[in-house]
Amino acid sequence: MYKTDLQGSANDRPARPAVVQTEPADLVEAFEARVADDQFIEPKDWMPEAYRRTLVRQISQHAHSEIVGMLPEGNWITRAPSLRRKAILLAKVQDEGGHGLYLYAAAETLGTSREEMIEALHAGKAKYSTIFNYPTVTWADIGAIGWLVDGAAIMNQVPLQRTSYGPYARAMVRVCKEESFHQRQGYELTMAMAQGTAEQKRMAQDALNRWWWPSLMMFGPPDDNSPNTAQSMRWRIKRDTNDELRQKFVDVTVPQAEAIGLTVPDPDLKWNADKGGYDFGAIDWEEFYAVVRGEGPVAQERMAARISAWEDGAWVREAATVHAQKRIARSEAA
Ligand code: BYC
Repeated sequence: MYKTDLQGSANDRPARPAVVQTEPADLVEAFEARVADDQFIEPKDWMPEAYRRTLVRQISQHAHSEIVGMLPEGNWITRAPSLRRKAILLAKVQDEGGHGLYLYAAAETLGTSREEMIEALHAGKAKYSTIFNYPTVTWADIGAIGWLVDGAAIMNQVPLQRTSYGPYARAMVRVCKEESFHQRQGYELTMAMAQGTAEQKRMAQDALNRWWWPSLMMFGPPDDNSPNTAQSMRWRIKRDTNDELRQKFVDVTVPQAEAIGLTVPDPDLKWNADKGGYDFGAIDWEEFYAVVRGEGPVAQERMAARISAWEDGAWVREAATVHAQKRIARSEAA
């Protein structure tokens, strides 16, 4: 039988290079020892390439979530029912923008530029949280987002204050303080509606019904289907698994709903005294994966809004760059 040069036989083909261990064992060992000792890894420290890649993936996705996450609430700033509510909402949405900036800056310390990260988002290559692909259809959704979405975010982010990469951990300290205010304002808003007129209470319940399950999905796939958890736990990037955090969120949030007379939309929800937590119903993982694939109810609108904001802001970036260059030139001339 004829064969092409490329095919060759096992004997006449040059031997394939063995998988090369490019990372010096002593450096890997020293890195792992520092992580095991709960010391922070800093930007100039040696780190395995896979650790760096995992961090860029997670931190940039986290940053994108903050920035895309401004859209569902930003949608209601002009329609807030009072000056007080408007001021609170404005401050919250601005905070989310700030969180995105701290996180992009943290990811940049790993050698990936902000432009590259944003390009990956706009090209559909980088993910952002599934939760922001759902619409905010009534004012009660603003309460539900603060209470549930920021509540879920805090549950995930408090342990990240002890993540092994220093700049990410430090960014989380401030983010968590602000998220705590966000969660409280959302709960207070929902409480006001739940104690308001019958129609307001109905709206608060309807928002809880729509946001409950997507909030549980924020924590990611179940542990036995989470490809990244085991390695990220070993590197102490993640300090708790997806299911552990989801359970904590349910345990904290169910009594909050009960306290304001709302019902969590889960007929299987039941206190389990043996485990000291709630058993809850099955999550629709088909829906989760569809939203991750970009098929969420308002995914296209979200991305279109981000891309046009980026394009509309080009003149600001250009002006800031020219201004910075002028300052450098002036200080060099002085
Ligand atoms: N949405 O192996 P897994 C906020 C992906 S914003 C989309 O468990 P990992 C706020 C996952 O990326 C706060 N994708 O992954 C802002 C992975 O795909 P890749 C956002 C998801 O990384 C504005 C695949 O599924 N918080 O607070 O070990 C207003 C397999 O998952 C999702 C953060 O970003 C999801 N929900 O664990 C209001 C926290 N879940 O990358 C509020 C930081 C999973 O392999 N991130 N995927 O292609 C994390 O803690 C972790 O990355 C996750 C996922 C727990 C989210």
